[in-house]
Amino acid sequence: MTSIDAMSTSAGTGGDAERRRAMLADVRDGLSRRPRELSPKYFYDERGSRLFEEITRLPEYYLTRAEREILLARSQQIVEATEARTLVELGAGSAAKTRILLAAMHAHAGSVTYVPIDVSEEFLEQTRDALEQEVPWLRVEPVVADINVAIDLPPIVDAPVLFAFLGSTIGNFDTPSAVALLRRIADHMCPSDRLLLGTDLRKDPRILDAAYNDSAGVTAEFNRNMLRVLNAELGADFSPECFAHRAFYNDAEHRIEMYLHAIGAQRVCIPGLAPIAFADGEGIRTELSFKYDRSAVEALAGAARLSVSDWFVDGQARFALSLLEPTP
Ligand code: AVJ
Repeated sequence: MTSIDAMSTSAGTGGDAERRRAMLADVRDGLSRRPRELSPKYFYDERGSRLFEEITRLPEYYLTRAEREILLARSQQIVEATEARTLVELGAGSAAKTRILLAAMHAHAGSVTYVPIDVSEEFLEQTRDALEQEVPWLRVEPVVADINVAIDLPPIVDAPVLFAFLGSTIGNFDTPSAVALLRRIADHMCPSDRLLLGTDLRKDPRILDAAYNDSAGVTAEFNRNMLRVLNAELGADFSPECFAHRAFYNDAEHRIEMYLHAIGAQRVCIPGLAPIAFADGEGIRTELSFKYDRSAVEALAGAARLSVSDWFVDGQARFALSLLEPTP
């Protein structure tokens, strides 16, 4: 079955015109704030996803490698502790990391169900095709959904479920939004289900700064790609080369902040909105990437009625995977 007709569709994904309208309203709101803001979800068109994949291979960007190291070392233990037979992955990203978990589940339980959740139908279709070719023991049930809005799951056939939210994507959410998202997940969890949460850890700001200011300039290109996405999707007329990348660690807030700064005063038109005047040097905040320690994760989890049952870090304590259970 390669058609996407059978995919479950959850709230938040309407037609193209509706998606465009929602994006325009969101962009209008964001750009009228101070500082001006655009959501990091607009990084990821095809080129943006490719640039992010490139970021994960940069020497400075340790996050992906550190998380993979933990998965390789701990998947068997995680699977034994959870007895999971279904993996529900939110924002199904790099299949490479997921495969480590799926293989461990297979070794322990035989047949395994994988429910990748993503906003992109095309991405899910590719994921399913690739996995069905390679992994005959796997049953794949993709769900098209914006996890920011709602998470509708197909009926779970093989309990218990391991939910996974990897890559420190949670770091893009401020605390109230992160708690709301974790609650939406917790609402789906039975007592024996678990959530595996990936979080980047607080560390020497020089290491953090370098991870978001790579010497090859890939992160800068990834950042500017958002303007190309707005041009393509909304017919905006941003000149990406007229915006400079800036990222720094905000120590007090424990987060990386990423901006695009206007090089020279400029005026940008987005059809349907009043023209936007940027002063020289004026910034648009494109991403927050929060960094955690164990007590910060415990606090987030607790606010979502979850508790940390296991905490795994890589050899250099750069990244953590925590296993969360519903608080009885
Ligand atoms: C995909 C959100 C985890 O915050 O590190 C990488 C995105 N931004 N370089 C992160 C990102 C700049 C990444 N996340």
